[in-house]
Amino acid sequence: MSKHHQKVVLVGDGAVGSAYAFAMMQQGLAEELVIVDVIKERTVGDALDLEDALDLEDAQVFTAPKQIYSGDYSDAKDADLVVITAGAPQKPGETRLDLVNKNLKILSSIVQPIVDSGFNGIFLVAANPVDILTYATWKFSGFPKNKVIGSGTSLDSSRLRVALGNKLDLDPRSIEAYILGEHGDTEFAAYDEATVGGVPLKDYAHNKGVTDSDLADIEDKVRNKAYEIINRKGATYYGVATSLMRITRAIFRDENAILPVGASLEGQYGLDDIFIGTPAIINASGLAGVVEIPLSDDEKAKMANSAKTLKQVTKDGLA
Ligand code: 6V0
Repeated sequence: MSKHHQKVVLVGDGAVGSAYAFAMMQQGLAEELVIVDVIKERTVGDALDLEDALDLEDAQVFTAPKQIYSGDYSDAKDADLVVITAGAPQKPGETRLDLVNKNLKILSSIVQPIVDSGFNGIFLVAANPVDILTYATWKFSGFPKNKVIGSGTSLDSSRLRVALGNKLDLDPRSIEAYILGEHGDTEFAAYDEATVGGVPLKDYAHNKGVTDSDLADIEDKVRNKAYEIINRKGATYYGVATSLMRITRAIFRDENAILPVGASLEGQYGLDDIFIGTPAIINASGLAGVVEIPLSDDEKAKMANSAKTLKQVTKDGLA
């Protein structure tokens, strides 16, 4: 994005939203951050609290947000990005798909007034079930598909790399491995194409004495990590907030970064009419292209199963 002044409207000032706002402050991304929530007082309080963090000594390294305030949907008129973190979170024992009806209702009450404001930027969606809500944001808004991005499996892929990093004693950023599919119970690790320093991940792991069964165990733990956290502290937010900030940075700095996100597919993996977790190129235009991993037959079946689950819930939810 070449213009200097970058503006974000954050809708949903709960655990995820406020952690995202804080991450944005720390990175000095965007000159203007507007916070919207049905609980207006919370957004006023959060804006006051967050502005105290503007006094960071090394903030000049980045362009610090200069304005943080509580607003409403009309503020989206000239925004570059709307981030949607509004919606009920999972309670202990609930799956993400259990949230679909209540969160679709909330989403429809948000997207319409944003579109009516004249908003012409990019939507970034994190509320769950995120793949379905991303699809619904595209449907409700009528925006081009490249202007609607979901957090998809970005958090899950970070969880995978961190877990692999711990197991292999490597910096997680040196591991190229992705979780694909639904952000939820049908997601899977694309281990067959994952690499470490150009070496196939499985070969590297085997050389270190890490077996396929250990890798399967890691995949399982990643899939269930949200439940582990929710059972203990009621919500997960730092990880997803960081993923959202990372995607925001790729947009605002026009990075052409390849990140795992919830992307619209048009034939990739043999799928279309769906938003689902896959690596994609992110730049100032939004989603500049999907990177299709050449999956093994086993992984293709897992992707197809994940897509089938999402399509069924989408069909029921949006019927
Ligand atoms: P929370 O702390 O309950 O915050 C939700 C916020 O949304 C609250 O402040 C509500 O007041 C607000 N809200 C509700 N309805 C509306 C509305 N109509 N307009 C504006 N604001 C509204 O939940 P939390 O922040 O923990 O989670 C938010 C969403 O993110 C949930 O759907 C989670 O399941 C989802 N997550 C998504 C993740 C991902 O990887 N994509 C990860 C973690 C959570």
